Formats: sequence, structure tokens, C-alpha cells
Amino acid sequence: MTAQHSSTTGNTNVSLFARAQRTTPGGVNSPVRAFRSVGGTPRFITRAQGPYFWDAEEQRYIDYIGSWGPAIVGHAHPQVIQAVQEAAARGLSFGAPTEGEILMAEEICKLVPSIEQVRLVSSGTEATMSALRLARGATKRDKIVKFEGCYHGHADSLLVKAGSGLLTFGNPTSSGVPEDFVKHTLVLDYNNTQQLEEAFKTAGDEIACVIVEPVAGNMNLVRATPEFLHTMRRLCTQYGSILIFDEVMSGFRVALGGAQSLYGIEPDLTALGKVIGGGLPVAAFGGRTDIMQHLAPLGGVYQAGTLSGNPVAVAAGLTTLKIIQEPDFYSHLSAQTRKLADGLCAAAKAANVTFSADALGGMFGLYFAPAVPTSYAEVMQGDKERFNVFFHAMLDAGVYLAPSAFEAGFVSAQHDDAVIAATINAAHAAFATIA
Ligand code: KE4
Repeated sequence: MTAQHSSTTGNTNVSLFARAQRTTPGGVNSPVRAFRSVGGTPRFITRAQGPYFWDAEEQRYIDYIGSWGPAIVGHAHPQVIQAVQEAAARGLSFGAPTEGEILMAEEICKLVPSIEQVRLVSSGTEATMSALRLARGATKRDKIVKFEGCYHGHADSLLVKAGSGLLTFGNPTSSGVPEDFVKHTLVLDYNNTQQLEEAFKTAGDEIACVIVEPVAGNMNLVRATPEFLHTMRRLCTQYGSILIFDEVMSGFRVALGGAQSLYGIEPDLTALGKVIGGGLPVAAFGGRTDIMQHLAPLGGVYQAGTLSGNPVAVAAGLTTLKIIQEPDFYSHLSAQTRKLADGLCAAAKAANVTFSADALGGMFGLYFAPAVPTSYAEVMQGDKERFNVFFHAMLDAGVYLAPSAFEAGFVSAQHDDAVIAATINAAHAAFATIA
């Protein structure tokens, strides 16, 4: 799309972006939205419906970020909107307990059996940050283990990249994070079982917890191997460390019971977010009762939040959780995502472009590489420049992919066969611009 026709307001994406940058750093409220990785002008979205959203120039896109996961039932689902409107009409926030929070907690405990007790918060960052503090408080240990390529939100002790050697502590990935705040964070290689064994052999009785994305979605989509996760579970049990599955993205996305239901592994704590808010700010952390009892007001681990369990957000989340439990929801969603991945691979093959794709539930990964990656290092070997060319060709054709070669993509229940076919049709032309 070349002509930049403006909408009735006279706004264009370019004019809005220039204006936004005057009052907000980078013109965005979350860095990935700025298109810095792919270049070009971010699209300022005005409205969304089903699998689509529209920008300030009234350009329609097939949306494959779905708000980075929450929009699994499709944008502006009538049942979700009605629930939000009804809840809002009863008041927006009370700072006191509500029945809706009980219903949400009971639903989460029902759908994720490893969660016996749960605390609602307002973002995935809060969920993982709180889970870490809880694990440290419950074990009275300081060390935590995370994995290169996994993102768990922007809490200080998680903004860490691998140190030089196996047991050298991490180095901050963000300025403003003192070395001191990350000196207890060990960063290991995702899917490297032997390295994990070595770390526990050396420091296991000092490790408070291991936090992992059981299906990684923040270095692009990378699945954990069963061996990696089962070894992690065994070692945490053996050394009394707490296993935290960060399912903020994979929860209710790769399966109704999340990644833990696919691998048959019970973590000690789970972080959730995105889908459980249906697009409004709801996240959660929960797990074994004996661990959760350490939380204030019962125990000494403090955690709080003015808008935690917000009634309007909970109404959106509860309605979303009801819809995803409808019969065949995940078989349909998985089939659509698989059709997309297979169709894109066929289009790339027809254009003789080296490309692979993976699909799991309503989540997919696209790689300008000969095979689906199994590690951070393999992801980094992908052709980022080719992805960027493909991204813009698709964007110009009205298909909005994640604006980074290192993000997963998301399909909603509303991405029907016609939407998938239109996407693949656009991909045939886009791959031709690369070959
Ligand atoms: P939030 O604080 O953004 O709600 O959640 C942090 C988080 C925690 N854990 C996992 C596994 C996550 O994927 C996220 C957030 N995901 C990114 C997508 N790459 C959110 C998009 C953004 O940062 O704007």
C-alpha cells in the first residue's frame, strides 16, 4: 500500500507517530510497538473486530499479534464486550474483594490443576516478579535460574543476559539495573539439559527457583524438549528448589491447560496473563498451597496491587475463559494455526525461499532458516533481514505480523479459512519479493 490516505480525522500513521514522540519516549508505551526491529512507521490502531484491526488511515489488517496473546477469541467479541459494559456500569474499581475474583480464582484452579491457590495481579511482569519473591521467601535462598532468550517481563532481576561462564552470574540487559540486583541470577541455555544438571550439581542447594517459558515465545516460538523440562522438574524436586512455569504467553494459548498439560509436568508455581484478561489487565501467579501460604497477609512475603482483581478486567477474563472452554475450541484453533504454517511453508517453497514454520495451539513461529530452531543460538542464525523484507511486504498487503523476527505470532478463533487463505495469498507475493 503506498498512497497514505488519511481517515476522516485527517490523521496519518506518520503524523500520529511524530506527535506521539513529542510526549512519549519512542512514541510508544511498550518498545516492541515502535517497529525499531523492522523499521518503518508503526500503525496507530483505531478499532478491531474478529481477526482484523484498522489503522488511522482506515487500512484494514489481518492481525497476527492479537495484543500479544489476549485476543484469542477474536477482537471485540460480543460476549466479552457485553460483560465489560455490564461490569463497568456497576463501577470500575472498589479496592475491596469481589465475588468475581473468587470466580476467576476457582476457574484458574479448575483449568490448571497444579494451581491450588492463586493471586491475581495486573501484568505478567507483576506475576513473575511476585512468583520470584515468593520462591525466595519460601526457600530462604537467593539464587534464581533463567534461560537465555526467555522473557519474563521487566522486573530487575530478570533483565539479565548470560554471564561469561556457566556459573558466572548474569549481566544486566538494561541500564538502570545495578550489578547487585542480578548477581544471584544464573542464565543458562534453553534446552541444554547437561548444563542444567551441572548448575544444580554445583549450586543446587542455593537455588531458590528455576523460571522458564515451557514453550518459549519471546525469542520467536521455540519448544522446550520434554527431556529438558522433565530434568528441570526432577532437579528442582531433588534440591528443594521451586519450579516456576512462566505461562503468561503459553497459558490457555497452546492448550486449554497450557504447556504444562502438553508436557504432563506439574510446576510448583505458574505465572499467567494475557488470555486470562481477554485484553484487559489481568494476570496471576499461583501453585502449591504450602508455598502460597507465605504470602501476606498470612506470611512474610509482601505482594499487593491497587487494581489487582479489577472487576471490569475480571469480567473480560471470565467471559474469555468461558468461550475457550466451548467444545472443539482448541482443535479448531490448532487446525487454523497449522493451516497457516503449512501454507506459508508451501508459499516459500514455491518461491524457493529458505523458510520454516512451527505451530502449537494458537501460537506460531516463522523462521527464515532451513529448520525450526531448538535453541536461542539457532534462532539467532535466522535471516533477520529477509524477515524484515517479508514483514513489510505482508504489512503493505494488509497482513500484520509481529514486528520482530524474534517474536511469536498468534491466531484467534476468528481466523477462519478465508482469512488464512488471504494471508497465504499475500505471502506468495511477499516471498516473491525476497527470492
Ligand atoms: P507483561 O508485563 O507485558 O504483561 O508480561 C510480561 C511477560 C511475561 N512473561 C512472558 C512469557 C511474556 O511473553 C510477557 C510479555 N510478552 C511480550 C510479548 N513478547 C509483551 C509485549 C510487549 O512487551 O509489549
